[in-house]
Amino acid sequence: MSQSSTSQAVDNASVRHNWTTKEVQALFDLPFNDLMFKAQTVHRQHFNANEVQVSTLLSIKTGACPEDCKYCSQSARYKTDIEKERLMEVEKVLEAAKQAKAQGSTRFCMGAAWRNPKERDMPYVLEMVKGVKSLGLETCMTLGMLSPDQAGQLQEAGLDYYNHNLDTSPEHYNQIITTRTYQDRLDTLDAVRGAGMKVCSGGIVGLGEQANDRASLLVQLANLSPQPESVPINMLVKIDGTPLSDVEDLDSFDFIRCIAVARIMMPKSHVRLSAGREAMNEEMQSLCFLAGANSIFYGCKLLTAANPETNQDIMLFKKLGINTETIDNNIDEAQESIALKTAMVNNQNADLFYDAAN
Ligand code: SAM
Ligand code: DTB
Ligand code: SF4
Repeated sequence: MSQSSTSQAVDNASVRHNWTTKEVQALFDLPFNDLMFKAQTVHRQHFNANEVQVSTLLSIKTGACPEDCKYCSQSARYKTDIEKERLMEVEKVLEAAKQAKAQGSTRFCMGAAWRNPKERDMPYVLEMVKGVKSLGLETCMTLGMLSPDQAGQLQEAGLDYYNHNLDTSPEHYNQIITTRTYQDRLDTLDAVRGAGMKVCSGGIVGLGEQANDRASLLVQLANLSPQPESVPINMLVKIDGTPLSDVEDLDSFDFIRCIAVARIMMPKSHVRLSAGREAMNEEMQSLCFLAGANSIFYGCKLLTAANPETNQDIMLFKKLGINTETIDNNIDEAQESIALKTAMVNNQNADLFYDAAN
């Protein structure tokens, strides 16, 4: 067997793209301790369990969005308490990126309240990518839907990741957004992948969806081939003035289960404990890390909503003995595939992989 086909065999053995909602529901239904044990076991096969990747978010264009996402503070359709802002100047974005780097972030994620970027915006956005990249940070953007051509331009400028969430299950989707389709989202993910960028895609829970919608969302994400490198799991931040401001809270354990199941289904992806940490106590966040979350947004603001202060996160990491990932010590695909290949040669692979179907 050639080296590349060995690597392919390893990948096929550990990552599945044929999940069904029924079997995922069965994972959700496991006793909590069994689920946590499985998730932690899978996590340790692919990552240093005491390392968390940290990204910083910046809203480069805030509010006045034409879309109708029912959770969002930035939709022009709802009366919310945010200040609208035009596209930020490139220099100001680079200042914020320098600060993020100084605080220990390794990735800078720039978000815009757009349905999609207009051609007139592209030159500025491309300058931002080049500038942030030249600071030695990983670059990420979330600008709405992209055409293949725009994805190509961003990739050429040095964009590492593009964030575009599926948000919820295909079944629940029309209750949340009517101005773009699920297929539009999948097409954007195709454009991002086709241009050679890494995919950051996840969703929001606590939107009033059913348990099977959470399973169905994870099936959509895990059955993407390849799976997204980064999977943000957002807990809804309830925003006054939006249609979802009064939706019933999701039980904390159901949220932690979601992280654990995502970890089992997407064993090589970074699962991000994303929006909603401000409302979670330290114990809940710790259970999310135990369930396999290994990425967070760092810094006191998300796009418009509050996030824990950096100092609070540093204190929590210290209590838990967690280190932040540096770009260099990130277990990248190459290192991981070398480790797995070695294990195969040693004929230990049978012990390495958890088969979630059993
Ligand atoms: N406008 C672009 C788009 O929607 O494609 C990019 C920015 S948008 C704010 C990025 C993602 O943030 C959304 O898809 C959603 O998953 C998440 N998000 C937005 N508002 C949220 C909220 N109130 N609570 C939790 N997650 C939220
Ligand atoms: C993602 O999944 N979550 C981030 C990022 N991608 C762009 C956004 C969270 C937004 C939370 C609400 C707000 O700040 O307005
Ligand atoms: Fe606009 Fe993005 Fe908010 Fe939807 S989530 S309203 S597209 S900013």
